[in-house]
Amino acid sequence: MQWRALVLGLVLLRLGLHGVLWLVFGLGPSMGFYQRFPLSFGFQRLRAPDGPVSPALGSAGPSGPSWLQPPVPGAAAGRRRAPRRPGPGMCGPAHWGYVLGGRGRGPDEYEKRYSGAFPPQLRAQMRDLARGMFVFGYDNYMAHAFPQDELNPIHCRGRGPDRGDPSNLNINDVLGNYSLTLVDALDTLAIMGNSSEFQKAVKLVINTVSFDKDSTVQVFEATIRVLGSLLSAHRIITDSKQPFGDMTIKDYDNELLHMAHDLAVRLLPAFENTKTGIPYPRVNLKTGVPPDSNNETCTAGAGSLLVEFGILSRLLGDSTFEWVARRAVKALWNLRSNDTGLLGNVVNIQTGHWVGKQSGLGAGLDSFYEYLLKSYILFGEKEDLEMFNAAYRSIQNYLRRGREACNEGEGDPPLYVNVNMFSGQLMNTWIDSLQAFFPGLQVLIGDVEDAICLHAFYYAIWKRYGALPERYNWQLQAPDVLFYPLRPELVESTYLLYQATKNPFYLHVGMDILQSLEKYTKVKCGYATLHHVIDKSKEDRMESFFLSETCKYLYLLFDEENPVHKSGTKYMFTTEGHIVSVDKHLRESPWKEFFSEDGGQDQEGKSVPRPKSPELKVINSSSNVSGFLQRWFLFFFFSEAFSLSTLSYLLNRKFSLRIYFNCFL
Ligand code: DMJ
Repeated sequence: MQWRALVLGLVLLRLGLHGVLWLVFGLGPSMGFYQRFPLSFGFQRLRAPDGPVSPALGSAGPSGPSWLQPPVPGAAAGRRRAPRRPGPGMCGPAHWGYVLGGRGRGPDEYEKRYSGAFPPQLRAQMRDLARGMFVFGYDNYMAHAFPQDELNPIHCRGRGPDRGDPSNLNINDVLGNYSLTLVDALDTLAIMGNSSEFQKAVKLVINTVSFDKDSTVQVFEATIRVLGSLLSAHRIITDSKQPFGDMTIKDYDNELLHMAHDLAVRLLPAFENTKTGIPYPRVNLKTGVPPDSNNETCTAGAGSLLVEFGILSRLLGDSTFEWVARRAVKALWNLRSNDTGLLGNVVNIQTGHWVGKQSGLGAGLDSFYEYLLKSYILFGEKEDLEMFNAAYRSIQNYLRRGREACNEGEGDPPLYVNVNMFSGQLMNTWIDSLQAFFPGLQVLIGDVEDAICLHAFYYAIWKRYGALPERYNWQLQAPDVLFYPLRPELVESTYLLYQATKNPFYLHVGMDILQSLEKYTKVKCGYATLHHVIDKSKEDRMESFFLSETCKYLYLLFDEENPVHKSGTKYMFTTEGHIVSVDKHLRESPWKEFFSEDGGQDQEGKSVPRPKSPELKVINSSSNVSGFLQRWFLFFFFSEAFSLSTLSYLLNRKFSLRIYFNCFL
């Protein structure tokens, strides 16, 4: 009797403590998982061509382009209310003239070149060219570089982290000594229907890749390239419909999910001991946050983890990962300027002070915006859409310069510039190549007209150099930073715009990009980074996103019949181009389903057993704590919960406390 009273008392005390912590410190997830996905994809066909030819890259007249001028107050109001759809005059010869530079060629020439049908044979030829591009890069990586992270395509060698120079972040942020290129390429193999190679690659990853490495990597890069790819491949393997052919793996026991879990747990220390909840930029996969760690991080790096962490949480039934990622997004969001609603590009994670006050759509901020919308698409959390909408309004108000409509009216065509987040004042006169993803995002929200315009601007730059310089100075009309590391952003937008409009113009753009990649970047053992977009000199590096994104989007652009388009399943692309099916499994009551012993449902709604935590063969995990550890924790918690020192330790480590709760609830 006495021990029952004691246990009851302890349980009540623990629940009380939990409740207080929940209320006072906001430790519980505030997630409503019951939202439906209400986005309507406003895909429109482009209208027939007409209208005058517009200038190519702005009218750099005596007083310079109008992009130098601050936006006229209220000018964006119309756009803010409702994104315009392409109308008459939009994207006809005027648009193509604008793209091609309007150098006196008549509308007919543009009409002939760009609006002509794209014959099916040519399309098939381009699809095969894109597949060949992937195969050449992949086979050479496997032959000359695997198990290292990347291929040096000129010298036909592998490349891993730069151990000799830890400050070489360009390399060390990305390469973790975990066969990065193979992991990143998995779902491209599936999308191309190559089941034998997909199965071989998955087995290779399971048998040879380990994250127990003394590698200090960027949390963002490891998340989008590795975690995202593992999750995407896991979903492909376990999809009961198998739309890409037989991608099942014999005796598959959720190994890729376990690996994703293992990696994510190793990234979690980045979210500890941060006063704002914004994570440290880097962790060592074995030892956690390095003692000399930098307290400054970029907004995109810290605030674009929610898609991968959210998927992982929902597959495992462990809210920890989604919770830390969401906390980071909210912390960043709360630091936005009260006046403009804009965020800067670099922030101190302890003080919350903005170190970089530049607000733009490119480096440092790009995927932050992307993941607000994509998190909403995937999980249906209304607050993500509200943040995205507010951010989009601020972008329209302060970043967008030039005339209101894409292809009509006075002034230069619209452009998104870099401004000071607090004042909205122009900070420089360049745009970067990362920003070329933005038209694709605009397609997702139905702002197709503006997407067409911005894409056209970037395509004009591509036409000029056969590549996109990393930074282009729109005032000087010349590149500021000259390299091109085979980035996918323009192809990504081209593909999404083609899906939205079905205008053959985008097939011509894709063909153009394919041909220039073949011409300027192909080398002995793969495709090489362009060091200099003008003289076309090269660097010996093929980044993993070339196979996971650039080749994938090019292939999908020309492969009309691909299951991504035809299977009836809705797919979303992560920021690294990994496909994730948008289904109710990820949007409806995940915790309720997965915390029950019965398990959840597969993508068709059939019951599947929940991956049981104790089966997860990972270390240091929040949800796979073995029975022994659970009992130990239980004992520890009940015996120590009332000791002040323990309590203050836990309070200082809110995240760890959250893990405690996940073990027990
Ligand atoms: C990729 O890793 C991702 O697309 C990321 O969002 C931005 N940078 C590269 C490609 O340029």
